[in-house]
Amino acid sequence: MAYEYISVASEDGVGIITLNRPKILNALNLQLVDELVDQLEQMDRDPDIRVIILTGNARAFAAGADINEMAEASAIDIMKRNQFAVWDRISLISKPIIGAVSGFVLGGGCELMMNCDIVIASETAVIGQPEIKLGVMPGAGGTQRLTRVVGERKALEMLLTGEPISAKEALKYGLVNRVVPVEAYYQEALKLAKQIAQQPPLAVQVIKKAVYKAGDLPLQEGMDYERNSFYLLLASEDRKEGMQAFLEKRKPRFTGN
Ligand code: DAK
Repeated sequence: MAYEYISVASEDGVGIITLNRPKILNALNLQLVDELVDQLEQMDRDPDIRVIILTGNARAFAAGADINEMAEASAIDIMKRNQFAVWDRISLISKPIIGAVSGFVLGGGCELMMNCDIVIASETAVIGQPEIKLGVMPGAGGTQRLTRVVGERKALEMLLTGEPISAKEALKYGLVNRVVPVEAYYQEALKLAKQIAQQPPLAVQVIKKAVYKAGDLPLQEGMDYERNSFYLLLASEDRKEGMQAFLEKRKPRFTGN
């Protein structure tokens, strides 16, 4: 697939996807989402990629779904498009996705950020769900994922006013992991991605999955899931390498097997 609205690069085991529709603040049209999911799935299959960075530009990560595309569409048109079937595939990506966000992170942009596993934000980021101001509501996780992260009260304040919060406030509520000056957010994300890319890839993916199970399963079932995942990793080559390297006082060389 030739891409028009994203650009793609890689560096030291890190795949980098940049949303690239700057004139309209990376508004997420159908084609952009198709391109993004296509590339995420390719990177997920690529053994040379261990961690994925998803970013935009300093002015906007993404200002939401493309309003031009939605404005004339009827409810039935939008339902028939089933456009969020493709969106839902983002949550099936098994490698960690690090969001490097700056500027406008609104509506579908905020929902996309919440699909990232770790988020590094620039001090200039403004994050929110303004859909109510357009007479609608979030449709891609804005009431569900946001509430799970920030709690009902803060979610209701954000969703009912449509007003964005600053990066600093987002940090306080655990919506982002770190806030750094705008000149540094991308490098900070890259540094973190490279650090995680050094870890044993199977363990990274199994841990990611187990953490999300914590939100869905009762504690005892979650503990069982964790234990079985732990046994699975004991069967990996990288477990032998990790423990052997420790005993030999050298750096491990993880292969993903
Ligand atoms: N869509 C289309 N164009 C957009 C856009 C958007 N979301 N956001 C900005 N733009 C365009 C502007 O129209 C403008 O285009 P030109 O006039 O230059 O042609 C250009 O980007 C620059 O924007 P501004 O001139 O407005 O720049 P400002 O700095 O003055 O303001 C702003 C920046 C981000 C505060 C403002 O642009 C703004 O309020 N944008 C809209 C933000 C918004 O309401 N986002 C939520 C969109 S609704 C669904 C699931 C989910 C969704 C939909 C369906 N289903 C399950 C079916 C999601 C919905 C949404 O995200």
